[in-house]
Amino acid sequence: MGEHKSESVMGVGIVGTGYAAKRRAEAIQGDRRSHLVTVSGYSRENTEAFCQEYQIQAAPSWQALVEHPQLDLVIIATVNQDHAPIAQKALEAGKHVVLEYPLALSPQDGQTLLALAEQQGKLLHVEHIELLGGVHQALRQSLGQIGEVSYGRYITITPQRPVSRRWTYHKSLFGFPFTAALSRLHRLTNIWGEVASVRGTLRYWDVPESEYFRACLATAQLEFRNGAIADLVYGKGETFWQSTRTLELHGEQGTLVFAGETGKLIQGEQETPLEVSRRRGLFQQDTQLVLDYLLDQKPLYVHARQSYYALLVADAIRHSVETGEKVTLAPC
Ligand code: NAP
Ligand code: BLA
Repeated sequence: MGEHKSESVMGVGIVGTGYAAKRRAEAIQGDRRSHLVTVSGYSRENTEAFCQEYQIQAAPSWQALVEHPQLDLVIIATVNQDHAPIAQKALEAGKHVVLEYPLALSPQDGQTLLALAEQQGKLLHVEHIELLGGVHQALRQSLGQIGEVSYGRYITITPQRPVSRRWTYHKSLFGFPFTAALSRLHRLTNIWGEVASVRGTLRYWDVPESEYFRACLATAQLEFRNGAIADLVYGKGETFWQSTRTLELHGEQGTLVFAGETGKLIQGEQETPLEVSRRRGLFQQDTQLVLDYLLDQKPLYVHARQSYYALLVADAIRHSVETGEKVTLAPC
């Protein structure tokens, strides 16, 4: 940060008061290039606690926040259903926008936002902290050693109980599971590029007479244009008992296996442990990279177009679930 050339300080507002919003507030306050001006929340109680903790005043609503004259940048860290409408109003008000993924719940809304940001000449950045994490860094570094990849498998299962009406267990606040948990797909499109076709299944364990669910299980099979096949599994909730996070990539010259934060490269009889850095502060890194981009013109690690592409794949899986058919994607 010592090499910072510009003297200007970015005025920042955050929509949301949860985990992501707190990590953002700390990152903004910890960087002299940015100033946290205001926040808008949902429940009064949590909004007040947030304002107390970071010593700021709340805006009366997100609609008021995005119009705040002191803001250059709006960070959207609230429920998925509200991402697109808030981002749209913020861009229209001439603010730069940072979104916690997903960009939107539908590709149509995502495309509208990309076009609007371009038209306004403002940054539209979608955080993809999974790319900054140690597993993905180790994976990218070792990918060259396994040759042409034929098959990938990525399973994340998260038992949770009780789930008791959290927004992440609500069908429309959270959205289609592979859209909401877009990082699962994005890790693969980041390394393998375009997808040719998908198939998917989805099961919810419903809470009667509500949009809430107790658990969900989403699966997908993807065929990439490079020939690789991938199986994805995303499950969470009260019907699961064993937490699982495994990523396997099988190549002609070897296999990469990650279980949680531990990785290894397998070639013939040889197993080589992989160094997975345990760098913390992924939201802080993302925030710093955004400030580097806005104030010092440094390139960002991901473009909203790439997030949009993952959203297209997620939506194709949703379509496959609805129709029971394989869905093909047009080349981009
Ligand atoms: P969180 O801790 O549960 O916070 C959710 C925020 O949304 C809180 O301010 C909450 O307010 C508010 N909220 C809850 N229900 C609402 C409703 N019905 N209408 C409007 N607001 C509501 O969630 P989070 O993990 O920070 O996630 C925020 C966003 O970041 C999500 O889009 C998520 O996908 C994304 N993200 C999170 C992570 C992560 O590591 N946590 C990583 C990547 C992306 P109350 O507390 O007052 O209810
Ligand atoms: C991703 N974590 C997410 C997402 C949500 C949460 C909603 C985006 C959707 C998804 O990809 O599944 C929410 N994560 C939680 C909650 C807990 C949690 C409520 O671990 C409760 C403990 N995020 C956190 C916390 C950590 C965290 C406490 O809220 C770690 C200490 C990390 N969450 C984290 C990371 C991702 C993520 C690294 C990116 C997903 C990825 O790596 O693919």
